[in-house]
Amino acid sequence: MKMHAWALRLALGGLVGACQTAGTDPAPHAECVRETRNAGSPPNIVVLFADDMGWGDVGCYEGSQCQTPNIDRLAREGLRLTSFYVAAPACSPSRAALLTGCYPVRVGVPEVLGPKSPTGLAPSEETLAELLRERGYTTAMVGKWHLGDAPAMLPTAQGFDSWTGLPYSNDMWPWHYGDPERGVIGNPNWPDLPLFDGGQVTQLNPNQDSLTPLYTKRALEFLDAHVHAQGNAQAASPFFLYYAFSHPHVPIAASERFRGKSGQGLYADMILEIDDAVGQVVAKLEELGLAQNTWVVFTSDNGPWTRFGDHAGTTGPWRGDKGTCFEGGMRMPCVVWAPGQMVAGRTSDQVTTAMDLVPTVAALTGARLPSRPIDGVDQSALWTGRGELPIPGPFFYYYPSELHAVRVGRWKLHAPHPFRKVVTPGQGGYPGEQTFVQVERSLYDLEADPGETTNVAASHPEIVRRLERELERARVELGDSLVGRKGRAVRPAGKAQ
Ligand SMILES: [Ca+2]
Repeated sequence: MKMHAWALRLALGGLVGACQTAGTDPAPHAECVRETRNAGSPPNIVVLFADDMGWGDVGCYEGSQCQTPNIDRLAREGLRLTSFYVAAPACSPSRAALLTGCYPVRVGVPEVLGPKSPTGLAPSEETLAELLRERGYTTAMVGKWHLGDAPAMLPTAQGFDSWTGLPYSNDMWPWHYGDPERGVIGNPNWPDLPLFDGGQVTQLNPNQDSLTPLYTKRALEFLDAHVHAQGNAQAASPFFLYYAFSHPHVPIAASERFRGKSGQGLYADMILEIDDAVGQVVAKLEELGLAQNTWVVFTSDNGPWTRFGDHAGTTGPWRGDKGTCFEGGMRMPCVVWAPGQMVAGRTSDQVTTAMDLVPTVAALTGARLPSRPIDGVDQSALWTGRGELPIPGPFFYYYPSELHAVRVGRWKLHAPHPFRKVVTPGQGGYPGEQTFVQVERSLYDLEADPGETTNVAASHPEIVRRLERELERARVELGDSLVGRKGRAVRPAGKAQ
């Protein structure tokens, strides 16, 4: 397997080339890998990306309170990751990292973008869609974009042949959760929320409960049309489908078919509908004969927005939530499924991140890497269950451009930083009270203390010093606005014209 030089990993410890074989836990009856791909036919890629769905919202994860039979099936038959991180605890930066393989600060998208944003993901950044299209893939997106809503920054300008969806979050509309009687101010200045479909705006302020059914319909239509246009699955060129759900981000909604179905309230109904959409996509892949040559990845962009109380998910055993750099904000459920191409039925606690998607897919498909430095690492050995795993380097918890923490192995060091804490959970779709609290410099042992409750810095001064050095290396490379530092390797955001 080709090993690539990952810029930040090089800068942060020279870990490239070091490998290990530990880190996965095969099921007792794991199938042997069967090589069924047609020679010369790179695999299809499907990425299913939920919005604000927490660890505790996926049935096959510890502490879950929701039913997700279809995602659970993918985990049973594929790979379930338990130390998978997104690169930011919020929408836009998390998506920037997923599609570029870079820390959001590196590509100039560290913060959540609003409607009519003056900035976005620079057109000069090479997205996974652009890299795969260059490799001969047909590329399609359904769902939420949120990397800039100027025409030159929309999905169809960033590598996707087609797109149906919203340019940003589903709560960024005039009916934003305002309620004067409760002293909560909405955002009357936000424009009507446009739904793009077939290259144009077809609706303003669409019904929230219509979004997942529409996205799923378009995804299935894309798969059908792609195969039928080319005769059959074997003859078809490869494709990349990026399905970015608008939910379970507030305002939550479930279509009529799912309302009341879970018996656990509207939030759990909505999770059932998202899970059903995953099941429909997978069923279509199987029906069309594509499943044996397709990689499917399911994950979420950040942890649940617990400020919304009964309209938000849960984090399982983890502290914190969306918008925080505790585990609950950034450690996500992630399942990888590719029947016939991987050792089935594994769980891995290997540290891996959403930034790894670009180099991993590149390795699996033969696509080239972006021409400029990225931060992700090729995890194709982990995905397939074959070969040696890269030794995880440090993972940095940035939000927005503040460097809050670093994880190396079992240890996580928080730099002193403020974080938002829910005081009173909201109800009925309205946000509760929150405040900002300062966390001191804290060392947590994530194996012994997964809930980040006990600061053991005083007992481990050597480890603290080692992790402080890692933080400093990141500041040199990517900056840290907490201490007024700009990184030498950051690239500018795109500017809306
Ligand atoms: Ca989100």
